[in-house]
Amino acid sequence: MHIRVIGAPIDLGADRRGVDIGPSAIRYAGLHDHLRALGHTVSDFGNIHVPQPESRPIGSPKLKYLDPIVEVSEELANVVTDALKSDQFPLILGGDHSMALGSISGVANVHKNLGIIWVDAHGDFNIEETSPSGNIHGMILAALVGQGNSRLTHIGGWSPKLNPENIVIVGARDLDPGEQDLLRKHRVHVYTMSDVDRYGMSNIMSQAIEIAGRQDQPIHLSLDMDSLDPREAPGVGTPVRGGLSYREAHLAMEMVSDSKHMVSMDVVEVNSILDRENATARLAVELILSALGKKIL
Ligand code: DIR
Ligand code: MN
Ligand code: MN
Ligand code: MN
Repeated sequence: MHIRVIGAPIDLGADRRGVDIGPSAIRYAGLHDHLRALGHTVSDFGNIHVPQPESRPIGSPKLKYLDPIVEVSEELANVVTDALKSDQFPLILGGDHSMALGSISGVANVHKNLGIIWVDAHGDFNIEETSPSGNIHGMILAALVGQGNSRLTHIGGWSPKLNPENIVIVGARDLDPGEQDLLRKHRVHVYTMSDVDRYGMSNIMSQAIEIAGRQDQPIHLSLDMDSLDPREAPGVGTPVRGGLSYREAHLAMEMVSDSKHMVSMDVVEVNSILDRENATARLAVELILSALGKKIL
């Protein structure tokens, strides 16, 4: 496969924490060499342009940095669409999870009926009215199904990008009350950590792939590193105890790889300021490799 690495160093979607260093940290952890060792060819677009939060007004406290986030999303969507049209596999490195608005909009331009596997401690299904923080990274999935502010829902001039019944969230353990109501109302499939504990990651991922990939649908995988337990991934913006183990996360990635449905992937929320010796970035590289076909035998 030809992999197109695209950096999205965005730290506008949450209160500034240091996730804009994520794309560098992941490259520094040896991403390209490891991907080539797996037999892929790799090219790197570099980073898309993202303004520094200090250089732009924050705007409404209920939708912080809406203007620059919309600008970045439009650009990222185009870059991702171009990669897919050139038969390249877009691997987008964040940045906070607001970058998935651009990446998934770009994939949805090419693949109608896209399925999503969203591995995250959070639901990212808030709208302005339910968000406790006004941080747009917590609103991205809702925007992609057409809920919330019309500038977020209409990246590229059209909406909705996703059918909520094609979305599966895995690893959830921190959902806001209004967000829970919205997830139920729109019939998003949510596998919580409690589900992972009860049924095991293997069963959960079989079901997730069946739902997101039904009728041969392509799947976009969005991996928020805060899905992992903070012991494994200390360098994330919003750590929540009780997350995925190292082995559960690898198994999830391997099963997505084996499904052969995946057409694009994001890895987000690597925070180098909070990390220990780039451990979270190195883990991100390992998980990318498992998702892109690494096998021991
Ligand atoms: C919270 C936190 N649900 C919010 N979301 C995070 O602000 O909307 N997502 N941290 O990764
Ligand atoms: Mn997230
Ligand atoms: Mn987030
Ligand atoms: Mn998260």
